[in-house]
Parts: sequence; C-alpha cells; structure tokens
Amino acid sequence: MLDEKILNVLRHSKDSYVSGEELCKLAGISRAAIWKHIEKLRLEGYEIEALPHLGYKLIAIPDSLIPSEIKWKLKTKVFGRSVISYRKVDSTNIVAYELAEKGMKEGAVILADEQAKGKGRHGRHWSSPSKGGIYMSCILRPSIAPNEISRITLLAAIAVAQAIRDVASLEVTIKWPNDIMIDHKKLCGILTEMKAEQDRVDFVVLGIGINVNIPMKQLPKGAASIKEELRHRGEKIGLSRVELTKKVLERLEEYYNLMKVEGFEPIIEMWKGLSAMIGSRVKVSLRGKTFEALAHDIDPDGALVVRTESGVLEKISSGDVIMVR
Ligand code: BT5
Repeated sequence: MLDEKILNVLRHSKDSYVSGEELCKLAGISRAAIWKHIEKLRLEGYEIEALPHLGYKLIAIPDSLIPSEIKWKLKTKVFGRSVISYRKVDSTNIVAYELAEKGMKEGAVILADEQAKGKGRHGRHWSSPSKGGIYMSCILRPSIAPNEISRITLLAAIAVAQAIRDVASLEVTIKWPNDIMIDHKKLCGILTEMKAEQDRVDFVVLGIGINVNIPMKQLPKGAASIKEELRHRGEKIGLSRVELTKKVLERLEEYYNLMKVEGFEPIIEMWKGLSAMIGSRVKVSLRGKTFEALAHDIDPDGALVVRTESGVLEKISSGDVIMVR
C-alpha cells in the first residue's frame, strides 16, 4: 500500500522532483524507510531518479502486469479492484480456481508474466512464453444456471475483441466460441471453467490468453500476435500490455453489467457484429465425427446453430469449428 502511495505522489508531480521530506510527511515514515520503498519500486521496474537536495522523480514506468500499474486510472468498480500478479505460475486459471474456492470476491484478477502449464480447452496446451503475453483469470459469481456458462465465454469474446479494436485499432473478429482471430490466425483464446451445483453456478473462472508482444518465432503454428500484426502494417512499436489489460477489464465490466440489466440478447447481437462467422461455411468436429455445414445463427444460450448439407439445423454447444476458406 505504501509503495502505491509513494508511487502515486511521484506520478502526480510528473516533471518535477518530490523532496524526501515531503514523501516522509505524506507517507508518515522515516527517510530510510522511504529509500527502501523506492528501491522496491525500482526492482519492480520503475525508473526513479534520486538527486541530493532535489529529491525523487519518476522517469519511466514498466509495462508490467503488476497491481500498481493495472489499478492506476482503471475505470471499473468491480473488475480488477483486486489484482494478484505472479512472474510465473503453472496456470492462472488454477490459481484463480483455488482462490475462488476460498471465497475470493467477484472481479478479482490473477495475472502472470509466464505460464508453465497454460491450459486450453479439452486438456489442450496454451503456449504462454515469458513477458510478451497477457495471461489473466477473472473470478465471477454470476447468477446463472450451469448450462448458461457459454454466455460468459461469448461475453468475454466481445469484451476482448472490442478492447483490442479500441487500443490497437486491429480489425479482429470472433470465431465461435472462444477465439479472437486476425486474418484467420488465432490471437487470443478464452477458457471458461466453473464450480457448480445442479442448478446454480457457484463461481466462474474466466481465463484469457492474448498474444501481445510475442515474436513470430515463439508463436505456435496458426497463431498471431498484436506486435507482429502491427509490424506488418508498418508500426514498429508493440502495444502496452498494461493498457490492453485495463481496457479488457473495463469492457468486461461494461458488458457484464449490460447482461445483468438487459439479459443476453444485446450480447448476442454484439457478438454477431464482431464475428465473421455467421453465413460462412464451417467444418465441425463433434463427438468424433467431422462434417461441413453453414454457420446459421447463435441461439439464446450461446450455442452455434449450423445448417447441415441435408438442410437440417443442428445446435452445437461444445466442439471445434473451423472456418472453411
Ligand atoms: C483456448 O483453448 O483457446 C483457451 C486458451 C486460454 C488460455 C488462458 S491464459 C490464462 C488462463 N490460464 C490458463 O491456463 N488458460 C487461460 P483451445 O480452444 O482449446 O485452443 C488451444 C489450441 O490453440 C492449442 O491446441 C493450439 O493449437 C493453439 N494455441 C496454443 N497456444 C496458443 C497461443 N499462444 N496462441 C494461439 N494459439 C495457441
């Protein structure tokens, strides 16, 4: 807390020095204690100049997914109000699940710079190299039935797609149910897990992995990163992971509140607007069989409705869908 207090004082007086004496008064601690906090902030990546007689000045902030950066000017009331960040974990979803079981509040966010065992759906692996990605898990406690869980996945997909469009100006699209794509390459994946009783969801862990500043050589086949896409478009600098994480949290809260007030209908409408899928040919892998069909619609629960070659409408609630080019 004191670190954040000191940091925020330095942030507010951007171009000028704050004297040690002033910081002591504001924080209510000794000069030696102030120095210790400054050293700790430096270790977190903050560049802080210290000059005798003048005091301290903030020179540069790190693009680190740490609580002090995520919470700074974050425009949410619930999402991201509690942030725990790690340098490396097996999976942020596993950590979030354990914390949710212990009663962690809705909106809490677990972040990591790297995952050793990043999880995809159906036991698949999510490649999570150090530093360039966003690996985050949010704890939600929605009043929904277990069979409505895919609503959260779709809601998260529009929040992430819209956030990327806001911050990076890339025309990303959504592929049902959980992929954010650019030029048919995967930029982000979403893994929604839950603990539920028969008719009631206890909590949801919403896991989001976004390839932000990951170089091509570290990406799996068929994947894209925001940095590489911006580079193809002539922009050399990558994107701030902190900015994008904050925007994702803000969009999540906006759409989550919208769903609470107006139901799922507006979310489906937005999803359709951001998806390049409806009306296109898809290949569906379901319970061991694969068939081609036409993506027809999204039903009120978030399932994909396809029209098969024989003209029958079939509802797909889980399974893999590939767009046929
Ligand atoms: C997903 O699964 O797309 C869900 C990914 C969720 C990852 C987040 S990161 C934070 C949180 N903590 C976790 O442990 N997980 C969540 P699925 O639809 O099953 O896609 C997995 C497939 O995507 C893999 O089999 C690969 O083909 C591909 N893939 C793996 N890593 C990728 C990456 N970094 N970028 C793009 N594609 C990737």
